[in-house]
Amino acid sequence: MNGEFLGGVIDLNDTEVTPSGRIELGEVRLEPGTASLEVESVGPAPATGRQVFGFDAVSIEPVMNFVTRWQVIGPFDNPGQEGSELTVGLDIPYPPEQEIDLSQTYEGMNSREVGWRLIETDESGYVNLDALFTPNELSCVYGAVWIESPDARVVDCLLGSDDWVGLWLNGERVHEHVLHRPAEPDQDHVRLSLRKGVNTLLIKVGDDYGGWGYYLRIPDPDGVLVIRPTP
Ligand SMILES: [Ca+2]
Ligand SMILES: [Ca+2]
Repeated sequence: MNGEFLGGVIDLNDTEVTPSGRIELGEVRLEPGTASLEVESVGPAPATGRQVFGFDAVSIEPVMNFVTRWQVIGPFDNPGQEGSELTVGLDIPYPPEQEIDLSQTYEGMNSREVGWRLIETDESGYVNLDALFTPNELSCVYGAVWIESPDARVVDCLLGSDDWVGLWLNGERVHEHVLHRPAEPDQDHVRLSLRKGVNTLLIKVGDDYGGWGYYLRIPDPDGVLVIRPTP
């Protein structure tokens, strides 16, 4: 692509034209504008003395590099309020908003002790809080990851949540969206001003009822960031 060999060879010696192979190009960075894709056919096939080929389709799928490993802690109370369908847990500052100490435990819902734990999502990238925590109604949790950046830079952060969400970068609240919704990838777009070195990203997600969870990704097309579930 664009003059660079991406690999992918289909070695054929058929006497008929048949659907016969698939070439995976792997991860390709597309810049704005036109990209060219060239295919070379080497032949002819000895059995027939001719060569014919064609494309059935070219499929391009976005690389969705979700953050899949998280430290999570909860659940904490996310009470309702009179006269509103929305819950108010985002405005209750539980201890992870003052300190992130993975060795600490705190009082969670129903006076139960809660501590940080490492979780990993399936390949969808969805952090399924409803399956990870009980109680899982009128509840909220925190998730934390650490982002190491080679320099100070502004990056995109795309997230989806069920239901409301708050986001802190290095202790400063950089995003909030209080609503009731099912989670889809990329519902909210936040710009994060990273500093050089290690940055702490804290997400807080509250459920009223039903499904509960979130997606979060930081595209990082140059692959310069290290995102990990430990400080
Ligand atoms: Ca729930
Ligand atoms: Ca929900």
